Formats: sequence, structure tokens, C-alpha cells
Amino acid sequence: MPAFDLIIRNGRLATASDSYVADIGIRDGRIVAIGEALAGAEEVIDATGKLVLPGGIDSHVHISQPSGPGIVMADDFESATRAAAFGGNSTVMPYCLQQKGQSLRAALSDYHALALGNCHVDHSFHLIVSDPTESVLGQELPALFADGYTSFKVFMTYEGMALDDYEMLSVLEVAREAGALVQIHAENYDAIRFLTDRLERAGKTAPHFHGRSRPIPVEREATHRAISLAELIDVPIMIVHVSNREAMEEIRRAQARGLKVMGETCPQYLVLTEADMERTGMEGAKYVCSPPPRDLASQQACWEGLQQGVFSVFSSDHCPFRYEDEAGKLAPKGRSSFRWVPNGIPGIETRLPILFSEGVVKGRISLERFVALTATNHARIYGLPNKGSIAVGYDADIAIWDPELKRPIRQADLHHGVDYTPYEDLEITGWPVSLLVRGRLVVRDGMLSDTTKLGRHLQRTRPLV
Ligand code: DUC
Ligand code: ZN
Ligand code: ZN
Repeated sequence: MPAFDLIIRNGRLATASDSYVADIGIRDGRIVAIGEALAGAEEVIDATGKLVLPGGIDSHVHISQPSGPGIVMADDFESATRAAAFGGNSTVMPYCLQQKGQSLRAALSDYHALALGNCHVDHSFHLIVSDPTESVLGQELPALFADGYTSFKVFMTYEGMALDDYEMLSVLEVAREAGALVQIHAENYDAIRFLTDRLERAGKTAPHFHGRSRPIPVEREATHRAISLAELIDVPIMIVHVSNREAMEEIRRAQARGLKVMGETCPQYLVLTEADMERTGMEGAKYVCSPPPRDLASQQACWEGLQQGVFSVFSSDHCPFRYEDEAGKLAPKGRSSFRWVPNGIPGIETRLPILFSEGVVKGRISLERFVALTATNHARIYGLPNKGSIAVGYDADIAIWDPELKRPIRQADLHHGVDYTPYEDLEITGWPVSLLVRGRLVVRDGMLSDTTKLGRHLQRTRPLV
């Protein structure tokens, strides 16, 4: 019997700390050897001239999430995880949204039913707590933590989702007791409501006024408040989708004071600006997301956050709505005001190529930092053992990249369920070409090579923060 099921030969391996040329031996879905001139495998992939990286982990995606009356997300678990695989990701972390009055267990069982047998890559749910009742706080969250759901997201804005400060403190207290990590969507709900009302009264209802309804102070204030609440409870938090310098500096200051405050940013804050929302007619709706894309100085601040370690993870915030669709961006009410335009943009397949091309190829970040920001840190922070690196004993979750391949992003080439990409025509150097998930070649040379959809749900351990 050969020693290995598969050898990946002569590629340049990269981890969060090193890169070097070596062979990888894989057996039973795990990496069992890293060395020179490995031999004895059923199959050998020649990776000469290629990069061999840990499969990406996208710890912030929305799939099949209820999004309001008449609005439907464009991706189900099959299409989202297919797009994730083509984008070089072997694990995604979607949200499981608790609707008001619903138990977390009931919400989870709905999401598991949607995901089961439909995933091309592995997945693990975060919980969105929108209704922190006594039983959610006292029984459900601790029990779910023990079952491997070790992170919760809370919102400081949105009708039906926003928690007030008392509720935030209550969730943070439970997280502290359990050892869970709380992700926070930091925008000031009342300020957004106030500004939205004023804009509408002035007839300023086009999609780009979305940005004016939630300017930087709205995000900065909520970020500061979230940090202060977490400090009161003495619990780690992750501020997700940070869009600008002022919010980033709040996180940096907290870190300098020794608080366990982490930050995440996303592709839209590196390559889009508010000008994208100003396109004619309803076209601007294609870029409506929250927090909104800002300006070039904000992009620069987000790069600094990635370079200087203020941000520890780079995620897509994939939140897919079709454009030419009344159940998506062209929802009839959205024409009357930006308030009703579904909030979110797709990015699950383009996250890694954008950061590689704009970051590594353009010399803004090293290859090792790229690996940390897109895989290793997600695994550590969210408690995914044996994921996110290339090491003996780890799952054989591996993306093979052609670092020389130049091709613009084109909707026609993508695999998500959305009918547009906000990044159309962005020139990219370096694309993932093949992907293994636990040793299975899911994508091979740009083609889906395994349609078995054997992606698993992953129970997680206590976050390492
Ligand atoms: N927050 C997210 O995390 N995703 C999409 C929209 C939002 O407000
Ligand atoms: Zn959010
Ligand atoms: Zn999100």
C-alpha cells in the first residue's frame, strides 16, 4: 500500500511564520508528512512554481439568512460553499440568526437542516443573539457553548436586532462566564434612525444617502461604547467589519491599554469608496452595505490596521442579494428610500484574490501575514483545532495558488448565486487554482472536481484570545 493518498510536490508552502519549498504527504484527509522528495502515493500533484497555502477560513459570511419581508438571500449553502471553494476557502463560518421570540436551538436546527449534505467546504456556525431572554442567557447560551458553538454576534443597530446597553452587558457577562467570544456590529442605532429620518424628510432617498445616514462618528461612538462595555465585564470582543481610521484607532487604543479587543476588516473597505454608491439610478444599491464604504484615507487606515496587527482577521462579510431582482437590491420599497435597500454585498469568492493581489503582490503585506489574516488567526481565535495552517497532524485543507495568473474579476467567472460583483474589472494578480478539503480535491485546475458535498459542520473549542 502506498504511504500516502496524495503528494503535493515542490510547491512553495506558506504558514503564518515561514515559507519554503517542500512536498506534502496526505493520508486519510490529514497532513502526515512535510519533507523533501516524498514518494509513494496514489496520486501526485506537481506544484512547481505554485504557492501551497492553508485553505482560507472565512469567519464572517451570511448564507440563507432571513432578511425581511419579500427579501431573499441569493446564496444557499450549496452555491455559497461552491463559490467559497473556488475562492480558495476550505472553511466558512456563517451566522445562525435567532429571530425575536425564537429559541437559539430552534434557529440552529433550521440552519443545520439547510446546510446538511449541501456544503462543498466545512462550516461552523456563529450565533446571532437578537433576543437575550432569561432562558437564552441562563440556559441556552451556556449549553450551546458546551456543544461547540463558542462565538456569538450582537448588533448595536437594526430594528429587531439591536441590543441596548443593558442587554449587551448581559450577553458579555454570559460570554465571560463561558469563555466565549462576542462579535460586535458597532453602529449607533438611534443616530442612524435620526439621520435617516432627516434625510428622507429632505427628499434625499437615493442609494448613496445610505452612507450619509451612518457616517464615521456613528461607527466610532459605537465602537468606543462596545469597548467600554466589554471593559466593564472584562471579556474579550471582536469588532467586526471596521471601515475607517477612527474606529480602528479606538481598537488600537484599547489594545494599547491591554484590553482583549480584536478587529476585523473586509475587502469592501480596502477597494470601494462612497463614490461607488453614487452611480446613476439604482446602480449604487449594488454597493450598499454597513458600515458603508468610506474614502481613500479610510482605505489607507484599514491597510495600516492589517499591517500593524490592529486587525487580526480579514473576512468577506459575504451578504448576497441579487441586483436585478425584486427580492434583492431592486426591492420595490428600496426605490422609495435607501432605508429599504437590502444591506450587504457579495465577496466570498473574491476576498482572498483581492487581499493577495492588492496586499501581497503590491508589497503592502507579506505572504505570511496574508496566511495569518485569512486562515491561521481565524482558526485560533474561533477555536478550530487542526485548521488554518500547514503542519503534520492538521487537516489537509490546502489551496494551491498560481501567483502569476493575471485576470480581472468578472461576474461571468464567479460561482456565487448573485448576479453581479461589486469588484467587476478589478485587475487581480494571483488566483487560487485548486482546493483540497480534508484531502479531497474539491476544485482542480479551476474546475469543480468533487460534487459529493461532504463539507462538515465543525464543533469548536474555547477561542484562543
Ligand atoms: N452586518 C453584517 O455583518 N453583514 C451585513 C449587514 C450588516 O449590517
Ligand atoms: Zn454586521
Ligand atoms: Zn456580516
